[in-house]
Amino acid sequence: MSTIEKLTARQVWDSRGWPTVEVDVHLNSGAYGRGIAPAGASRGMHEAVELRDGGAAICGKGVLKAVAGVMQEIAPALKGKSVFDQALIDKTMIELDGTPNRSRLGGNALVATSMAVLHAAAAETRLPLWKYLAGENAVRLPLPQIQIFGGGAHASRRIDIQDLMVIATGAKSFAQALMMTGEVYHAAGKIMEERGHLQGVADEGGWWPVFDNNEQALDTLVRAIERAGYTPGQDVAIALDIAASEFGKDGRYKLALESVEYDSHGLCELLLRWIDRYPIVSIEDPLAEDDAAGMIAFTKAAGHLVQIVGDDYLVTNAKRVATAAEQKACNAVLLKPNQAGTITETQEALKAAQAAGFGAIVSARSGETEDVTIVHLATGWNAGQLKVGSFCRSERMAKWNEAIRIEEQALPFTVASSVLRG
Ligand code: 2PG
Ligand code: MG
Repeated sequence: MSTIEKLTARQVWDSRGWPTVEVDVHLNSGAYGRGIAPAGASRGMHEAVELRDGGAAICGKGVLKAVAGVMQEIAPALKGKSVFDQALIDKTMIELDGTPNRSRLGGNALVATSMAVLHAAAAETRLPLWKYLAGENAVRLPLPQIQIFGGGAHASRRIDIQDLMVIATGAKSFAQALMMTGEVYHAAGKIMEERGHLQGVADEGGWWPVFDNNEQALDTLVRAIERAGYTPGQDVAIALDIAASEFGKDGRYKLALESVEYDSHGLCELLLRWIDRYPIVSIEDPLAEDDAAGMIAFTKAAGHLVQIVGDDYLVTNAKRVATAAEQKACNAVLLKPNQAGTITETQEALKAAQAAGFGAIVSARSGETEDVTIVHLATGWNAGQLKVGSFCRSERMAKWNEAIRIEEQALPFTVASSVLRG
């Protein structure tokens, strides 16, 4: 029997210099697995809640209480359980927590433990994690969405749009997608430098967005694609995360950079104009998480043209995905394990998406670490797409580099035409 012998948890540090939870799961065989919780900045109101210490030290963001919860409560509850029964392990933790939003033990404690268990199970079988997850199923490397400019909550709201990303739609392999994206990333940096606007990078490694308005950011992205020698829309297309919940509420949207306010319909019209003018193939959270009517209206108008992704809107929740599918409120889901709280719930959200014919993008958070679990989830679950942030800073590059190693194992690559609409 491959059973859990011991859990060790500790406070480590994430890419923004804030504390986070790391968990090691040791099996009676000697095998072990590790998981590190990521952390979001633009969070959905319905996502699993992190447990933070409060108080004066490190701005109250310590996670020693979450670490103690793993050692004192989760460890005894999981000891002796089969490492292969991920569903039972996750259910045990959810029941132990006992709250609807994981606030007692903390979503950060649960997700780090859940990921560590998964890694330990793969280690026990001596398979790479992606292969352990895939089993007998044929899987493909995901198509990456990679950020070039970071904005919104990841850049002190310097511009309103949060993620200006590219998808190398013409790439034939993951390695080639990274090469093409790297060229666009550096071309964008060069353009900013020539304008005297190079001011470092935002939270996920995208260039700091020194722009006069949101459209200038889009224009510059197109220019960077061209400067790198690619045809916009053909070789390299644009994906946006509007993260509209960050600047919209109750159907009112305030674009701070342009000092304009839209209602839901007005914002839809603006995004439709952008779809018309720029080679956009994917838009995430176009309207706020409380604006179901807006999401439905936008999907009706643009769902046949672009991928419409629910992030804050769906919070990696299977029930929300099923409801959104019924209402036609989007056509793809962003999957973040720490939004759900456990691996099992994340996979349930993916299954709901697949049942609805939705696209699926496994995603990192803006606060990350060297943990590369999401790359294995995206591949082993055959999700189709992966979002990790930009093409700079090692917490991002660790994940892109892991995908290169997985691709070396002779896996086919998901081509854009098979997962993107329009
Ligand atoms: C998002 C993510 C990643 P955060 O909104 O999709 O870009 O941001 O982790 O801050 O929620
Ligand atoms: Mg998002």
